[in-house]
Amino acid sequence: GHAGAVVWLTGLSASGKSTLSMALEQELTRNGYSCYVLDGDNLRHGLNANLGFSPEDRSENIRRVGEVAALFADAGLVCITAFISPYRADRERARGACRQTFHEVHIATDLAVCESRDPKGLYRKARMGELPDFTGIDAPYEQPESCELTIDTSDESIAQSLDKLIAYVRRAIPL
Ligand code: GGZ
Repeated sequence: GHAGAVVWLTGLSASGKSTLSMALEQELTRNGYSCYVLDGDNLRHGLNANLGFSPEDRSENIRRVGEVAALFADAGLVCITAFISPYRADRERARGACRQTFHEVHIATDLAVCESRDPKGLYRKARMGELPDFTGIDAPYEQPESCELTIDTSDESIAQSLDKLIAYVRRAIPL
């Protein structure tokens, strides 16, 4: 069996975090890993339902995600998280909560590419001033300075990005 661990994806909206987290979970499970994905769908609707997108609320969102991820890792799972997590200090606090088991992966897709994908029309709304404090438009994203892996989906397929992610995880968290 493998050790518990946290694979922490960080990046802009529409950078590919959700798609890659789901594909990673599927592929790792197929290879005999026990995984669980934390994302906005299962955290922001429940445990973090009282939080919005102010800087304070994002910090608290990420603080709780870090603590929950640490618990999943403690239970022996590979916990994959898919949150923008825009503040470096918040990601560092999550790293601290998860101890030696934290793998920060920057999904470094260019803002221009994210904006052109715009799967939910949120960038368009943000540009029109209808969605204030949108990350990358009028709210900050602080790039990682020392992450374990960087993946840019701008000019490669999901399959290529996934291959890099899988190769990293299989080496860093061996079965
Ligand atoms: C950024 C927002 C915002 C604002 C709503 N800024 O592409 P999505 O829709 O599905 O993913 C985004 C998601 C970001 O939630 P996180 O919990 O990952 O953010 S953070 O880590 O900063 O706490 C987007 C949607 O929520 N969304 N308003 N203002 N993204």
